Amino acid sequence: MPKTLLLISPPVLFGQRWWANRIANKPHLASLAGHVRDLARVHTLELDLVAGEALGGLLAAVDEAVAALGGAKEIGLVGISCWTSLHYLGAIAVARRVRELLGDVPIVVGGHHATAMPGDFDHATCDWLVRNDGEAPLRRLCSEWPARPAAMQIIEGGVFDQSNPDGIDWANYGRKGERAGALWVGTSRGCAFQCHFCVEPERGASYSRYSVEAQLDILERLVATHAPRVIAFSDPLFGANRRWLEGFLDGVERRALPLLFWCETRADIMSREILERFKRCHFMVDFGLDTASETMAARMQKAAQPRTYLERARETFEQANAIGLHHGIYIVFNFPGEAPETVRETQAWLESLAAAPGPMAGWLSCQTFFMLPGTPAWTRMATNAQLYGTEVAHPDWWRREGDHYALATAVLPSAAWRGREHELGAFQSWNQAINALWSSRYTPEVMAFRTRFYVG
Ligand code: B12
Repeated sequence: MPKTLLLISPPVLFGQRWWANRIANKPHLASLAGHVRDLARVHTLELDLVAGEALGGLLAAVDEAVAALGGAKEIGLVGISCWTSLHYLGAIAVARRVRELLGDVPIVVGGHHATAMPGDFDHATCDWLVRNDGEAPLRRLCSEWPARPAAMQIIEGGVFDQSNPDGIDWANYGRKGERAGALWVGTSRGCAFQCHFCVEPERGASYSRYSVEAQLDILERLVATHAPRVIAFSDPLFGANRRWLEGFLDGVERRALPLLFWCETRADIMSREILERFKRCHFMVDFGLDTASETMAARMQKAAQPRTYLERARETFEQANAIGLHHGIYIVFNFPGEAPETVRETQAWLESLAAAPGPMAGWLSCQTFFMLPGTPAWTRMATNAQLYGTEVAHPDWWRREGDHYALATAVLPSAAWRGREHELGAFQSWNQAINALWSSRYTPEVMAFRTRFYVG
């Protein structure tokens, strides 16, 4: 009889204003579980579905799961996912409870926060800390079921090799049927860009993806077994390789997969042809534009040539509007170095997208910068303070008990805002006005697509 692996997504304890209940699936846990199902009985416990629930009740759910699974006699390993920094305090609370309940059963911790901040864990809360992708290390642990080591060990997981689609048990992947709704799947791992607000630069340029035909086969199988309405791609940069993307979209059309799709990509790597194919394949595409100020594009390291970047992005949005491809544009205001003038530059650029009459198909989502460990913005805090006068009020916000959104966003982007701090959030009402204008110009076709996408 194989042993049991208990995989836990810890609660988000202080994210009430941040954490929306919108994670339909967890591709990270589905992938980890799918890679070891032949070696272990896997049980997944999600404690982060709603933010701000009382800790006592959440820990009682751990007690119940442990008892139902047969306790230390059956459970060979507990995996705790410290996926974002918002999970950190919950991860520690859960790890302590597991230690109390299960004594010598080892704990493995992984996730983006654990990767960035391994020093946030010690032997009291963790036996193995996996940095980066967890599939291969977890498989090793579930093959050998080792006893607890004498001290916490760090394992480098690298980038999961997606050359073999059979590495994941797709038949039992994530959630099925009605509960699947939007099913999250990753066609690739890694991203070669170096944006300063992202953790990818720390991972290096390693990249791995399924071949076009393997990916299409996976989707066809998921349609048969899971009946999802939407496939959401978890790739950090969907379609980074043009040849792959063209082949994939051709295949989706050829196989007439009965699905809607969502992905996140860059506006400067598109072409009219690709946008038209996205439309024919029923995609909603989100573009991380992040800024429309050349100065800020350089400060964020968003593009080597900010002017060309913005020229290409403009073409993309104009074409997407013209052909009725529903898309999102994501902006991060108040990144270190931002000044009132650069905010206005971005706003004027976005306003000009609606200057000519004609249909619109975009939705604008603006957020204020928040500090995340493991990103270049975090490692460059001292440099940014020197260059721009950036002040980060709570650089270790995830360790504090308080409103995490307020703590993480308490950043003065540059000295130019001193005395004008109240203006840092003014982009929010501007963002609403833009969406009211753009959405008043949606065609009936775009409206119908939105309803199919969000409601079914
Ligand atoms: C897709 C994505 C999303 C999707 C959700 C996907 C999902 N999982 O449900 C959306 C767009 C909804 C999203 C939202 C947010 N996201 Co996000 N997201 C990503 C992205 C691009 C890919 C994540 C992914 O699913 N990858 C594929 C899966 C298979 O792998 P994975 O997540 O990388 O997990 C692997 C490892 O972490 C590890 N691992 C994870 N858990 C465990 C547990 C164990 C035991 C082990 C051994 C290993 C392990 O193994 C996993 C499999 O290889 C990453 C950036 C990136 N480049 O990876 C950011 C990222 C994870 N997001 C991030 C953040 C902050 C958020 C938000 C909080 C941001 C916001 N604007 O508010 C919200 C959360 C809101 C919410 N309620 O979900 C940050 C986290 C950084 C941090 N220190 O906190 C990242 C890293 C982006 C960044 N800035 O660099 N996100």
